[in-house]
Amino acid sequence: MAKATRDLKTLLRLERKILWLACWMIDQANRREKVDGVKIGGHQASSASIVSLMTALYFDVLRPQDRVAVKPHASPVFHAIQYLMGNQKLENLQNFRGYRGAQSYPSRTKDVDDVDFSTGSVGLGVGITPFASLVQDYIAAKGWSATGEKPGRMVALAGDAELDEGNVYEALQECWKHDLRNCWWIIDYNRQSLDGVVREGLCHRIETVFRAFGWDVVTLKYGTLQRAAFEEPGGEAFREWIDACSNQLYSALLFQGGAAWRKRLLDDFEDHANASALIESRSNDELSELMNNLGGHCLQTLSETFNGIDHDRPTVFIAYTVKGYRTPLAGHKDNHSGLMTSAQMQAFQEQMKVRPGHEWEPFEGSDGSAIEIQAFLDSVPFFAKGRRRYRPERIDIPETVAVSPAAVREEISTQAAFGRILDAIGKSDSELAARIVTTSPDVTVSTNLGPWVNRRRLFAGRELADVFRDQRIPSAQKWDFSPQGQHIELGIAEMNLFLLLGAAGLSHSLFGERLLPIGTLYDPFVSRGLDALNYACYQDARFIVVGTPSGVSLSSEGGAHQSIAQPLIGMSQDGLASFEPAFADELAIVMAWAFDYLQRDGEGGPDERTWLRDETGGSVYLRLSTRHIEQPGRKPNPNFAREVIDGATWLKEPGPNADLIIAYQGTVGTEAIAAAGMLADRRRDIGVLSITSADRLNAGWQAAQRERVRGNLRALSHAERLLNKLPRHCRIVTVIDGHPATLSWLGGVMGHKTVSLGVEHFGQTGTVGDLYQHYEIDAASIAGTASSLTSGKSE
Ligand SMILES: Cc1ncc(C[n+]2csc(CCOP(=O)(O)OP(=O)(O)O)c2C)c(N)n1
Ligand SMILES: [Mg+2]
Repeated sequence: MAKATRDLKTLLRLERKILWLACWMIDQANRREKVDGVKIGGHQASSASIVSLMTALYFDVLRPQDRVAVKPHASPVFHAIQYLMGNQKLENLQNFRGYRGAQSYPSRTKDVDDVDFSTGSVGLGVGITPFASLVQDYIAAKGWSATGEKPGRMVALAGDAELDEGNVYEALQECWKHDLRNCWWIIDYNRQSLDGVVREGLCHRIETVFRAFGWDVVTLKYGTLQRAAFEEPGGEAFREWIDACSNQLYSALLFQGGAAWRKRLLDDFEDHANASALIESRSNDELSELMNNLGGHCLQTLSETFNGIDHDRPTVFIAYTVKGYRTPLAGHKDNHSGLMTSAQMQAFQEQMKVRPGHEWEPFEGSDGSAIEIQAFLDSVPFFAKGRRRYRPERIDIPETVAVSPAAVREEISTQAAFGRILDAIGKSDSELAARIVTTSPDVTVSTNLGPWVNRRRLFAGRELADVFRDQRIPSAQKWDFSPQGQHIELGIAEMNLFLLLGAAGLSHSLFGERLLPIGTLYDPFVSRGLDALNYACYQDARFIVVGTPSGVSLSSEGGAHQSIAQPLIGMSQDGLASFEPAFADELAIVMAWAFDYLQRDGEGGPDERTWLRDETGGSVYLRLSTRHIEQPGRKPNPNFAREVIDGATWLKEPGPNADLIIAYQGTVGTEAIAAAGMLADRRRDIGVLSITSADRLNAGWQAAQRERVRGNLRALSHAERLLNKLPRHCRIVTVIDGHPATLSWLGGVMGHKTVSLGVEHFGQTGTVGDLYQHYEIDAASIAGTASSLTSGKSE
């Protein structure tokens, strides 16, 4: 039974105000002087299309625990709503799309007005909502509930063209497996995208797909005016005409308006007296109003429908809308980036009853009393609790996490060491162990999460026994599912992995319960989920992602699986600190640090030792290897742990007259060390630099340079401190199982001539020895390069 709308009249007034403010905001942004000649842009038609939906939702339907991903181009609508609620400043609206103004697309991190999920890359805002719902279920299953609230609905307001993005369907399939609940996708079905009008009949495809995955489908096609007209004599024919009308024609007629509607409808109803009378009985304006009265613009239909949903099944709403609704842009196929002209804007302003000079006033042009509208706003449930961001306590990291899981001279890979470190945590009853949630896209076992999962089990809303175990069939994996489980097993889609890491990595802020999410995948397939990774980082989600195996060191696992670009991705991805340790002791130190780094949210400036912005925290990427290598004995170094985190430590400190150092990152360290050994009799002072994080080493160097430019001449980065004692004639050879550019910048730090070895081509299968030789990153190649450099042959 549908619940009544709180106050339809006031909702209609607000709808008008929001439409006006959104269009005005975009108009004004585009009237600012274009200092650089680049367009400012903004989407009046996309905004107009969704104003009614957002009015109904924000002012009548949503509750504080609900979370919303707003389609990117509805940003002005969102900001206008927050402005009316006093949560967004006028100056930010006046500076829409400007420096530090309201953002072009809603942003959790850059906007001030309580954005739940950032959007911008179409499809990803839609895709994250079911994963957020899954995270909400996970937290509830553990009996945690910082907020004490009922589960919220995770809502995506999607443009219809967003459904072209594959990640949307990947999310649908995945979340079906996890018994998705409390998720609404509301499609702004204006049948237009950026370039044009969408294919006929798309809604039927959409419906079929959603039903196949167990979703309820609610179609909001007609508004109350249209439904009333269907009841009139001739109404049935009128309805059939609407249903048969092509998207292109409907759009074109919407653009042309009442007279065009009349002509076309009367032509088509030539032999139908009742239907003709239905049209004749309306003025052009009334006819236009009737044809615009689609379900997605009828506040009464919207409110009743949304408020009438009394279950938690996932539901998709196909809301028919008009792109450019109530503006002169309505329906035109080129309206995506279209802006109203000055003359159109003026006419629109008159129509909205907004007096010149009063354009930004919240209640200008409303026919109701400002006091009444304000009283309504003050009682809107969604905003009743103010800003909905949480900051739970941090979780302590036991010191034992940083202890190496391997013995000196033991042969072990970083991937196996990772498995051991997690297993040791899993064995404990620490808070850290309870808050870790792991996930993997079908590579749980092959990335060494198996021991952890055996201890901590798989997560599911319901208990599900491991049949193989019940049948006493031997297997190393104990795969039973329960609400207490701490591993979320995903299908192969890497986009889903990063969307889940994004959602789980925001759990502290969205739901008030801190999770420490760890996702593992094969390193090359980071590229498969790259936009979702970038999206998670953009929202400041906090997680650890482990790429393993990596590089050509994966040997016979196949040339197609070799990753080359990933170290550069790790370096360049904002919000992600990347490490590629060679040895188990370094990895343990990095992981202990990472669990803490994930939880930081300071706002201070950079650390004066490293010039890294460590106080703000971030996510962490670990690039690991399956190659088992002998663990080194270390000379005592009280700063070892600190240097590993800062990005590099001397494995062998160079002597005062060194004419060569070999710097490596990752498992090829064995080759660097062996090469140094080969050269040792000829070059006594040779140094070996173990780089654990080219990313942090580089970032600190960049920041220190900037600091010196600002006048702080004492600023010195870790990279500079490491290299500034080397004689000027010293040469650097760098080596990595990845793109050589990752380390080639080291030569620029103090001006030492540098040759960088690495992998630029891929695809050849073989043993590690074969491949290192093939790509010239083996010990002999490194030594050969070094000899040619320092004997002057290459100069
Ligand atoms: C991943 C990605 N590709 C391309 C774009 C550029 N783009 C922005 S909006 C849009 C079309 C959107 O159409 P629709 O979702 O139907 O939204 P509408 O404006 O019609 O409401 C495109 C292609 C983008 N933002 N993200
Ligand atoms: Mg569209």
